[in-house]
Amino acid sequence: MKNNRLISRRKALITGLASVGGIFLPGCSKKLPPSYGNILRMGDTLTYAAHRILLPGQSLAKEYSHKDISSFPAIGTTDPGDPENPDSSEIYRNLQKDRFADWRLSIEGLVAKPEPFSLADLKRIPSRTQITRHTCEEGWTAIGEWTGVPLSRVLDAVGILPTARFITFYSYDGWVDCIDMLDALHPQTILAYGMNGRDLPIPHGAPVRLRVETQLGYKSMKYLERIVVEDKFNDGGEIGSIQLGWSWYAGI
Ligand SMILES: Nc1nc2c(c(=O)[nH]1)N[C@H]1C(S)=C(S)[C@@H](COP(=O)(O)O)O[C@H]1N2
Ligand SMILES: [Mo]
Repeated sequence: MKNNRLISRRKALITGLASVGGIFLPGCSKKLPPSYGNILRMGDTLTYAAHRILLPGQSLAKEYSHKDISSFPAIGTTDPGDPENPDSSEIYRNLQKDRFADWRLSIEGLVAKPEPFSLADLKRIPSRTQITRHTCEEGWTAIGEWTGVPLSRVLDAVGILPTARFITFYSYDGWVDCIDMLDALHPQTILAYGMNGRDLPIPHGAPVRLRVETQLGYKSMKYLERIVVEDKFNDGGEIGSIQLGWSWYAGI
């Protein structure tokens, strides 16, 4: 009895959110990612809807000054080229030898001109530098300076098609993650190749990592390999972390 009520309430909530989406999230109403059948995970959808309704799309995360820069631990994979690492990649190991001269970031999917970018290509696009606070889901924070190219400029260069809604990122250590277009086009969402005024170090995701300042740290994927523009949320399937219970939206 109690359970039934819970389920029907949950259904009402989902329907309610979908219609909220219809009003406030143009184009997203039918595209809201699933809640993965777990009542606890409903919070992701709530956070997403609340952020999308309450925060103006392009509101900036706080930026700090040089004196605020802190020590910064490297977490998760710290070298995908290390053969001791179970997720190690031989391709990455070879790229490392040439200091990433042969690294290419492919951008595929719903784009007019699918095009691989070298590090030099990315550096030719006007960059952005930002000092921001990284918040890890494990409970620590750190402040660092990031330099890179706004993802919006790269997406402009390849020409995203009108049906594009989400962007999926693939890393050399096997990580997959996905963000929506509002976060993708956010001015502080950058493909970072510099940290604290130097080339991005390997433990922090060399040669290029994503910085998504509007979400928790695990969304800022390191060791980028491939970007795919899609019309729906991609949970990464079996290799994705979402089905293991990680939030698909981790807004902060
Ligand atoms: N490819 C990849 N990206 C990743 C991770 C990872 O292990 N592999 N860890 C994530 C987590 S949980 C955090 S907190 C940050 C850590 O970034 P840092 O090592 O620069 O501190 O990267 C995120 N991006
Ligand atoms: Mo994290």
